[in-house]
Amino acid sequence: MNHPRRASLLTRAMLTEGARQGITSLDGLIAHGRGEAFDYLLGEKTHDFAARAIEAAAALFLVARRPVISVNGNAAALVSRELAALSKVLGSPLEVNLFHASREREDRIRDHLLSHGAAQVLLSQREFVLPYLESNRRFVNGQGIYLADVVFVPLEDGDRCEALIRSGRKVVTIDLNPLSRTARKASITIVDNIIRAAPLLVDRVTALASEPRSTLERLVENYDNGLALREAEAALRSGADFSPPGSWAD
Ligand code: PTJ
Repeated sequence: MNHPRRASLLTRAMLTEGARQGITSLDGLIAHGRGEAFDYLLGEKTHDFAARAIEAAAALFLVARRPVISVNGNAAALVSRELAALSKVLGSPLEVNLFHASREREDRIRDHLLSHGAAQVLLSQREFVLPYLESNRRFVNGQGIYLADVVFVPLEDGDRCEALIRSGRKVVTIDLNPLSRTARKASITIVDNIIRAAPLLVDRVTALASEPRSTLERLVENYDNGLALREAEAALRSGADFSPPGSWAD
């Protein structure tokens, strides 16, 4: 297929297939549509502000005591292989944590991650509850998010990001919308499409893994999330002004 919107169409196909397999929620398809609109305005590329956030996130994961990777139905459909690779290189668990509650979908996502190379996938447990949260996402795993100091929550809803921060954890997110509550509350916000950012994150973690702790800590300290968000918003606003090339009109 050499359609000018090829990458975008393939990504949609992964999500609709995810929905057919009972991995992605129907609401997840709508959430993706919102993300796509932002990506369109950002020129569908990884900007410098995102690359800097990826570098800082990789360093933060490597200095963390107990990082955990939270997976929802969209992330599972789009980047299971990359999340499994990240989990391996960091030696940290993947934990399925869903906004739209469903034990059946949790099981399917776990099986999907295992078939894409994951070694350990945790599920939520009713007896471990994250404070400051009403939604289903308050139920976490006692060996996972409950004990984590840093949580990676790609495509997050604002409430849980706030709850994680309020409970003293650091949060790394991927969110194409730099204005979202999650983007604004997170410790590190990667404003990029998860499809592009996830493999870059795996590469950076792998490359930085041999660096001394002092270098990694400096990378984290020197990173300015507020600046990255301002740059992302400026890129969006200038994107909104520009007239797309013909091929973009599809
Ligand atoms: O599987 P579940 O039940 O946990 O549900 C997952 C979704 C994503 C449906 C749920 O967490 C949700 O409703 O999220 P929100 O509040 O719609 O937020 C999703 C954010 O991710 C929005 O800001 C979107 O712009 C952004 N987004 C969507 N697709 C992508 C994205 N960011 C990066 N890459 C994408 N492909």
